[in-house]
Amino acid sequence: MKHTPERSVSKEIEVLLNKQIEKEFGSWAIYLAMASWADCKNFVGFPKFFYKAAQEEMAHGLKIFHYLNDQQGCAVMPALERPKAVYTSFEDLARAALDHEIMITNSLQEIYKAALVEGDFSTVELMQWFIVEQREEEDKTRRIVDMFDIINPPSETCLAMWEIDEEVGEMAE
Ligand code: OFO
Repeated sequence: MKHTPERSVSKEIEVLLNKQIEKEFGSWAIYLAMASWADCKNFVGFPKFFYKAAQEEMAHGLKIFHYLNDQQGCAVMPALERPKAVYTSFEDLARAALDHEIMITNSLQEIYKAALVEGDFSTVELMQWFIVEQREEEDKTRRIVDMFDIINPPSETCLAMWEIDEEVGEMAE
């Protein structure tokens, strides 16, 4: 759909951005649940990392929310799925977080492509911001998974696991 004098964003882009709002707020819920799972196990670094990640995801959702309304579209508050609350291990949690980040990167790139095809350069610019941000987040999450691949802690009670936790906490600073 073409942009009109009343609308700076097309209906198609509006739909994509609303889906992304749902994913960003969904990320907030997922990371909050991950933080809580790790917090309940009395670790320090993992909860710190994921509480911060949750806050950032909330800010991302709101950034698109305001953008869409400022562009004469209409942002819709989505119903959120209940996030997974239990993980089998910290490695399981880290791998789930990385898979999630990769899914988000792909989703942002799809919006970027659609906005480019339409010549909607405001949305292209917004997506550029998100893609840069996303690259950083994906890198950090991949680093956590790498630590498990390299160090391979045998259990939550071993010293190596506590060292990974400390390093993950530092990544949140
Ligand atoms: Fe919203 O930045 Fe990652 O997922």
